[in-house]
Amino acid sequence: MDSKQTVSVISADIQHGVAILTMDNPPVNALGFQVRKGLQSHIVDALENDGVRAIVITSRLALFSGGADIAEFKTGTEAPMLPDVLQTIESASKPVIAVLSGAAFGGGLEVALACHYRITFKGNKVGLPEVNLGILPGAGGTQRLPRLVGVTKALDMIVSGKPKPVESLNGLFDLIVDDPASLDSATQHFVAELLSENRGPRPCSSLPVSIPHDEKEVFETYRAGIKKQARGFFAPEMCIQAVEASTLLPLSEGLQKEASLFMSCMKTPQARAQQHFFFAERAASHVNDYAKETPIREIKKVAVIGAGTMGGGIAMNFANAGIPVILLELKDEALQKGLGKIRENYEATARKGRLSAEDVELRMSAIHGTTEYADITDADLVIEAVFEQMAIKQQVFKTLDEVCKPGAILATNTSTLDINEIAKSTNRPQDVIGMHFFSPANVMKLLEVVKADKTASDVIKTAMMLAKRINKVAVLVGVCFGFVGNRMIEPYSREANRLLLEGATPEQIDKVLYDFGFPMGPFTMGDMAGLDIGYYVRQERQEDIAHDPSYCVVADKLVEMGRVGLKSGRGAYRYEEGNRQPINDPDVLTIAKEQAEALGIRQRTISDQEIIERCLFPLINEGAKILEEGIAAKSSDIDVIYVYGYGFPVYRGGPMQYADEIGLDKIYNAMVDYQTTLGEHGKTWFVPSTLLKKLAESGATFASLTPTSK
Ligand code: T1G
Repeated sequence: MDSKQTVSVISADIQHGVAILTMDNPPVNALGFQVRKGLQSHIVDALENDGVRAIVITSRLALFSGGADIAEFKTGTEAPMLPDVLQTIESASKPVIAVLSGAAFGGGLEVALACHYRITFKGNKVGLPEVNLGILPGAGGTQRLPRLVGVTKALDMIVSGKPKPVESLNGLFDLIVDDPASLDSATQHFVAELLSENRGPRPCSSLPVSIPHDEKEVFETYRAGIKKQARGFFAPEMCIQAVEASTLLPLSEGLQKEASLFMSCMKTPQARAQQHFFFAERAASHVNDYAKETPIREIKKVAVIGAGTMGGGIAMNFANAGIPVILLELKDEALQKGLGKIRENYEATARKGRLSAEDVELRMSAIHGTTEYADITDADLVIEAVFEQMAIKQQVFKTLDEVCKPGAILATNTSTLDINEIAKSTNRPQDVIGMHFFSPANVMKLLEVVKADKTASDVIKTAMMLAKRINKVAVLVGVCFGFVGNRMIEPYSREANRLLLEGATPEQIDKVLYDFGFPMGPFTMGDMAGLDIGYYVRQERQEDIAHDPSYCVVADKLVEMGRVGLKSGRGAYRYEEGNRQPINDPDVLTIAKEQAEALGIRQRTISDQEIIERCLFPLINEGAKILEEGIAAKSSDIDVIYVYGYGFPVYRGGPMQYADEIGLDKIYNAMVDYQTTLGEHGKTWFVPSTLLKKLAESGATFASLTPTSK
C-alpha cells in the first residue's frame, strides 16, 4: 500500500513508515458502515505491510468523530461492528496513535481509547454522550475510560454525558499541544520518538482500574448523587453497572458485560424515544418556508418593548449573545424596576458561580433603557412584550410602524393572541412575526416562531437563525389560539380540573403526572405560575367554553376567592410563609365537592391510569388537530415544543412519540370509550380528530407522516 488509497470516507497514506488513516465522512465522521469497513481494512493492510511501523488515525473534518451513526440504530448496523474494529486496533501488533484534531464523542472517543496513544490540542473537548440517547458507550468506553482516567472521572463523563476539556482528563492523552496548527508536526515528532525508543503497542487492557481506597462506596455515593436528575431514566443505572464491571472483571469479560447492558438499553422505549428526540431537535430547523439561498436580515440592534418579567428576560437573551438591546418602557419607574430585575438576575447567577462580575457588567452594558420610541428607530428587530391584550398590542404595533426604519422586523411575544390581527395595525404585515418566548424567557430554551399569513420568508428565516445565536431551540408554528404549546396544554389542564370535580385530589393527580415524568403536576404548576393567568385567558375565550359549565370551575372559584397560588399563599394547595412546598388543603376538596353537587356530577374513586389517559390523550388529540391544520409541520416539532417548553420527559420522546410508542389505536379507542363513559363531558371533549382516527385505523404513526424523519 505505497500510494493513497481513498475509499470515499477514509483515506490511507504512508509517510516515513507511518500509515496515516484519515476519516472524511461529513458532517461529523459518524462511524457508519463505510467508515468502520474502511478503518478495519486499512488497519489490517497496515499491519500486514512490512513497510509500516506505526499507524495514525485522524480526521480531515473539524470534528474527530461524532460517534456511531445514530441513524443506523433504526435501520440496523452491518458488520464490521464497532467493538470488533476497536478490538483490531487495541490488539494491533504495531503502535496505533489517535490524533484528535477535533472533538470526539461517543464511539469517536472510543476509537481513541482503543488506540495505544492519544494526541490532541489544548481546548479540545471529548465526551461519551450515549446516555442522552438512552444507551451507554457500547464500544469499550465503559471499560477503557476508567482504566485511563480512573473511576470517578469516568463515571461522571459516562453518566452525565457531558463533554470535558481534554486538559481535565489526566492520563488520557500522551501529548496536548497548545496550538492545533502544530498537531501534524507534533505527531511526526511523537511517532518518531516512539519508534526510536522502540515503544510498541500499549493496550489499555494491560492497565488496572484503580478505585482510591477512600472512594470504596464510589458507586453508591454516585447513585445517591444523581438520584434526582436520573429520576425515571433507565440508562444511567446501566452506565453505572458497566463502569462497576470494569473494576471487577478483566477487560475481555468487562466488554461482554458492557455489550449485554448496552443491548438491554437499546431495546427499551426510552432509547427509541431519546434517539427520536436527538433527530427531532435538529429537524426542527429543517423548515420548508424558505429556500437555502433566502437571505437573512442583519440583526445588529434589538429593541424590546415592555420591561416586565417577559420583556426583561427577552432582553437578557440578546445581551447574553452580545447583541446590543434597548429596553423601552414608557414609565421611567417601571423601566428602572425592569433594569433592576435584570441586574438582580445576573447577580444571582454570579452568586452561583456561573457568571463573573465582569460578565455581569458586560451584559448590563449591552442593555440600555429608554422611555422614548425615538430611541428605537434604528433597531433591526423589535420584540413587543406588553400586556396580553389585543388593543394594547395593536396600539404598540401602530406606533412601531410609524417610528421603525423600513426593513425592521416587528415581532410580538404574545402567547395566545391572533398575530394576523396585530399585523393589520401596521402597513408592513410582511415584517410582522411572532417570537413566543417561554417564562422565564432568559432560561427556557424553547422559542415558538409564529408565522402570520403575510410574514415574509426572509423574516421567518431571520427569526429561526437568530434563535440559534441566542441559544434557543426554535420551532416554526402557525397562528391559532395558543399556537402549539399552550393550545395543547389547555385540554391537559381542563381534564385535570375536571378530574378534581369527579373525585380525584390535586395531590393524586400531581403525583400521577410527576411519576409519569413531568417535573411537576398541573396543580403545582398552576400554583407556581399563578391561577389568575388561566383565569384571565378563560375570560377572553368564553365563547369556546361557555357550553361546558364545569370548565375549570374550581380554579375559577379559587381565583375569585383570592387564592391565586403560591404568590398568595393559597391556590390548589396552601403554602407556609417563605416555603414553596405545597400542602394539601381540605378546603379545596370541599369546594370541588360543592361544585360537583351543584353540577350534578357524582364523585367517585379515580384510577391513576384514568388520570394519565384523561390528561394526555386529549393533549395528543389536540396535537393531531394541529398537524391536520398545518399549524405544526411535523409531529417531531410538537415533541420538541413539549419537551423543551413543558417538561415532557425526554425519555418518552415527547407526546407524539409517546403516542406512536403506545399505539394510536389504543389512544383512539380510549377517546371513543370516554365519549360514552363520561356522558356529556365525554361527548363534548373526547371526539377523536380525523387524523387520529385515520392513523389508528391504518395502524400508522404520527412519525410516518414525515417520511424524512430518521
Ligand atoms: N449519527 C448520525 N448523525 C449525526 C450524528 C451521529 N452520531 N451526530 C450528528 N449527526 C447529524 C445531525 O443529525 C445533523 O444532521 C448533522 O449531523 C449535524 O449535527 C458505540 C453507540 C457531534 C456535537 O451522541 O452531539 O457512539 O440535521 O447539527 O451542532 O458507544 O452532532 O444536518 O441532517 O448536531 O456541529 C454518540 C451526537 C452516538 C453525538 C456536532 N454520539 N452528535 O454538533 O452539528 S452513539 C453522540 C452531537 C455511539 C458508541 C455509541 C453533535 C455534535 P442534519 P449537529 P453540531
